[in-house]
Amino acid sequence: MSNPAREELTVARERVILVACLLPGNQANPHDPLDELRALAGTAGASVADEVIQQRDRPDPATYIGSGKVLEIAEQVRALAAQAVIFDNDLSPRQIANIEEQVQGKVLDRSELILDIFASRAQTTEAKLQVELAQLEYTYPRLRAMWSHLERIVGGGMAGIGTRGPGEQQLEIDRRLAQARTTQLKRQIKEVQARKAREVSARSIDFFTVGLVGYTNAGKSTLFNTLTAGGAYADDKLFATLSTRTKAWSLGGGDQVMLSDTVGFIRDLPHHLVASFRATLEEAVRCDLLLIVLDVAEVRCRQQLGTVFDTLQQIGATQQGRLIVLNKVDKVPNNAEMLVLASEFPGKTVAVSARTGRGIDELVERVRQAMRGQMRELTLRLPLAQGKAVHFLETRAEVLDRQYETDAVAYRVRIGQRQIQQLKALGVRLEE
Ligand SMILES: Nc1nc2c(ncn2[C@@H]2O[C@H](COP(=O)(O)OP(=O)(O)O)[C@@H](O)[C@H]2O)c(=O)[nH]1
Ligand SMILES: [Mg+2]
Repeated sequence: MSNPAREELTVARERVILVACLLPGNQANPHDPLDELRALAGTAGASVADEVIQQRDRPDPATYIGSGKVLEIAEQVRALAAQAVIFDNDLSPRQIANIEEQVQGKVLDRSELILDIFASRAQTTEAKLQVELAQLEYTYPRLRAMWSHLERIVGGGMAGIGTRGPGEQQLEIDRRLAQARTTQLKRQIKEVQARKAREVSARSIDFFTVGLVGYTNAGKSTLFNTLTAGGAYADDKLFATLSTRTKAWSLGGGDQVMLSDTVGFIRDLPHHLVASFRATLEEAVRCDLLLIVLDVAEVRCRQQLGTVFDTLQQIGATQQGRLIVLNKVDKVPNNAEMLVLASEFPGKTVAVSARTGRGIDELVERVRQAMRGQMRELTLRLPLAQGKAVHFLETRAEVLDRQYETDAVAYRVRIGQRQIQQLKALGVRLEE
């Protein structure tokens, strides 16, 4: 670690050491306390060089984990040439500064890592604003170079103040800059939200789109890779509205959909991150079908499903179809919870193992059915002037017959219920 300055808290492509300090009554997985942080670090793009787990009765005020443990970690950092240390706990700015001094490198806490992920995933204006607001409230006060960063954004009348020097005066300036930016952000968020209420979603209509949602560590990325192995990444521009990792998923028989790995739900999400999480998730779930991935080996899986449902409801993701993917069946072959879920959501659950491939064929078949929807035959004439609708029909419906006329095309198609709604949204009038 060469540069210990906390100027930028991003861990993409860095070698990191993970640390969990377990206090009495902690919520961690007893068999693998770092399971979630490991998956979060992976999502952020980091590679894990080592993992440290410690038990304590209470946090050490100066370093959280105690000075002996800090020395141990500092040695590991040097031995493994790690670039950052990430804590599963939330630390105070003072604790971070103390540990960084010993370690001679960058130290992040759990909230900072989560914000780093949201920042890299946020695409829409609202998501970006929400993430910045959360960073302003949580991360920026912890950056040594906070004032120069804020000055760049707020600019205008405040330019130049940051050079006046350190100490009390600087703190006061930082506070004023942060307040100015916070006010600005809150106003912008209000404006965007008001606009959004009227705005029709402009997402791609060329493909049937499927989104993976679920808690971190449920196996979304593993499933994404299993399903799309060999598929091409989707053109960023075409799928700008889907924002996250999107790849072509071939269902066989010429059927192809676009699959997106979305930002994951997080256990015990700190309350100051809720708004930015929602905004980032909201943009990611504008798809035709949601696959809710559950880790059936996880004791909290039932409760997690409830949270996923509630959150989707709250962000208005209620229009699309849903399938509950019961993942990791290889770990728990006879799980009672699975049977309960299957009977509670008849026809809506599929048991799979993203690792062994078990159940994947059935999942593919269910997605194909969802894509076709309640298919029906339809006869219609489209004026050639309605280029968008013609294109939509050619790519999203099964064309059974096509007769060219002077300025129109007469079609007979097999088309799903949802696609009919989309055709209407494109201004096509259908006699029914
Ligand atoms: N045994 C088993 N482990 C799995 C399965 N799917 C994923 N995992 C493991 O669960 C952990 C988290 O998976 P990941 O795909 O990163 O989860 P994500 O956070 O939802 O993207 C990884 O260690 C995976 O290898 C599965 O079907 N069976
Ligand atoms: Mg993932």
